[in-house]
Amino acid sequence: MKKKDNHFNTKLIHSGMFDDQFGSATVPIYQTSTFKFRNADHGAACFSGDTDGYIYTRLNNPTIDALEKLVADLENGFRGIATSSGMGAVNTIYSALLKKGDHMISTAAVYGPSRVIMERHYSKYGIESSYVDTSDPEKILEAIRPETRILYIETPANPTMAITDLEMVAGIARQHGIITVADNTFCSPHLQRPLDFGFDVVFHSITKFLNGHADIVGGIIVSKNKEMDDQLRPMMINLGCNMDPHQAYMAIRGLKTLSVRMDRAQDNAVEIARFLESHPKVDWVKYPGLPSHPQYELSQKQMAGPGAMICFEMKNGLSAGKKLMDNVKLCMLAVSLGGVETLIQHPASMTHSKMDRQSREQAGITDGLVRLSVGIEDASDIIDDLECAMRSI
Ligand code: LCS
Repeated sequence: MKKKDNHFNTKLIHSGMFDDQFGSATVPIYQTSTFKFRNADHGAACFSGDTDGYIYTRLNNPTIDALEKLVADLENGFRGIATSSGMGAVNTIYSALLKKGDHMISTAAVYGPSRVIMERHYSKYGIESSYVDTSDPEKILEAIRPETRILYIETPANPTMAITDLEMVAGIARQHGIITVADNTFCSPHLQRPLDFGFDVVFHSITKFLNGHADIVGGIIVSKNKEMDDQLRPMMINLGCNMDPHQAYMAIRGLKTLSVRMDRAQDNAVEIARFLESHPKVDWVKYPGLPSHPQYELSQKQMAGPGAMICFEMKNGLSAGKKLMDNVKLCMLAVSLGGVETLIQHPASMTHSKMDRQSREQAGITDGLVRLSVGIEDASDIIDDLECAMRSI
């Protein structure tokens, strides 16, 4: 009889965990670079794959393994590949799946460096890319070429909160024999599981909601099957962008509370988004939990909740936005997102500043756009802080 799958919150606590010799309740940190073989035959068997055994931490390690199994289970995938950072995951995917002459289609408003590295560096190796509004199937179909190999989706996109229909993209990709990759950083598997919609690969910046405490940088890739994992894992190992065991321990510790953190931050975000939308100094707000979001219905179909990321445009653009950021006291003026503390930032001058102006504008990243990553404080205190800062404008 097939073993019954646990539900999501039980997986968060138990998936990937293993019993060590002392009965530790948490996963021990195997802070070692290498592992002792019992004898020459055992060493040879570990390398040939005839026996399971750890060899060297860049290849794998029990603490990292536990995290990889945990996130793979949360995403309903085959296996995880932990990386040193979210960008480590991005580069592993690009390097493993693309070759000279290939083409990639991506969401226009992706995290800035995911686009910058492709346009400035992978282009040197003969790889081309197109950035389109992937929420529009026509735009995707227009961009497809015979050599298109990857459809790379970030939804909701950083920082515009534009949403792409995952089922629609998986359908188009299947018809054209294209690999689908989703950056699920903004949602986490608590709210959205792209592999369930037919995607081939999902990845995260663990730095954000998965870890949730703004105290490590990390990434993880989950493939739908062994064939895909076999393409990606050797690249991570040979690029050397592996995770460290201590980082993996911190990520596992943070992940245990993913649902409770995200649900609370999301409740706060709903209140804050409503406050911002009704404020006379705010031009517009994009938040999947507001009926004014252009893809409100789609968000309800594919996301289990609207999440904790909000973007909004101040009336009087950049100068008003800067004044707001200079006057908040509780909201922290900092990049990154997905932690327990509320962070506020200005994408055009910070996270997306290395993108050229034309690409930024095409992606909808206006000069006055402000991004808020809502934390788990009391919503009334965050609202008071924003209200006070608005008065200074
Ligand atoms: N994907 C998304 C959607 C991200 O937001 C980030 C980082 C990455 C990938 C890269 O992950 P990292 O290497 O930093 O772990 N986003 C950041 C942001 O919005 N502010 O600072 C970093």
